Amino acid sequence: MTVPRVLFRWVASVTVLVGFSAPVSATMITVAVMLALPLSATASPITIRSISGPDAASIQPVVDLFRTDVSAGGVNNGNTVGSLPNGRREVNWDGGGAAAPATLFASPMNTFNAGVTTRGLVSTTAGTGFEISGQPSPEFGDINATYPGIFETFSTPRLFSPLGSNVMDALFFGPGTNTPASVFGFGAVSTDVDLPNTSSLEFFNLANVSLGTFFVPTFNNGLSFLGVTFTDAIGRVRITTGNTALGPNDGGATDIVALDDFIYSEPQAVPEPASLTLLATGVVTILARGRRRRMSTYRRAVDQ
Ligand SMILES: [Ca+2]
Ligand SMILES: [Ca+2]
Ligand SMILES: [Ca+2]
Repeated sequence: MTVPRVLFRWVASVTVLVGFSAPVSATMITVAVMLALPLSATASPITIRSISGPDAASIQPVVDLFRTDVSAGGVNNGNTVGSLPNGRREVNWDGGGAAAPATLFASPMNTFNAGVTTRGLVSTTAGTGFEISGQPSPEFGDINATYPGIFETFSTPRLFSPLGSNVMDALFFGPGTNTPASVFGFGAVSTDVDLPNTSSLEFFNLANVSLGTFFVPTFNNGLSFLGVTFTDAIGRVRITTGNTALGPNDGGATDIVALDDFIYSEPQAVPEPASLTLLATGVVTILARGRRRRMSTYRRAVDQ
């Protein structure tokens, strides 16, 4: 059952208020969580971590709370191949450091489930692909010279974005394998979120049914974090960044947003019936296409 979106908008507005109170107390976060619980008798219990601020330090405490939420007592499992019983995976896009060139990727992008970065993440977009920012003009200055002035990094120095679209999907696999997998929580850092109720994470269960859309809190020229956990298995997360693909200037009715760190629970293999559902929704087809498109240049380290 899909939870009415209008209610999630209301919850999101509450959590935005939480977001401006740095450091955020656990009590205030709990208030947001409790407000979310009664939305539907059939909805999964959920935990929302939401905050925004001018810099990394201002959102760090809430990001760390979410890391604990999704780790189930474990740690960052890095590039370990295969699903571990607990822990989490992260992608910070920072491989190569400040000297790394801006790097383009086709969709589906399976860089973070292959090579030396096996973390169970495959990204897709209906746009033209993806870019991890870098030299000669960091923070997407190669696309628009004003962007380094509006974007901020949570993990320095590189950011991530779909190209030709402001919408992308995160799909999950047993790390380093072709086995469709699920997570129970996913969060992402966004930068320069200007318009409320615009940038969002939408979570889908293994039957490809939406569990709701959650909006990212705003902070002009700053950082925003939103992470949500469920008891349901999550097969896909749709990420919407602002309302316009990278290209034009940010401002007015045009909200340009880029992404930084992804943090998610350890991907766990999906049981056979649900795996067939994922196959029907194209996940496995996407994986096969990704293997064909993979190029040696994509195998360079793009994260650390
Ligand atoms: Ca980064
Ligand atoms: Ca802005
Ligand atoms: Ca913006």
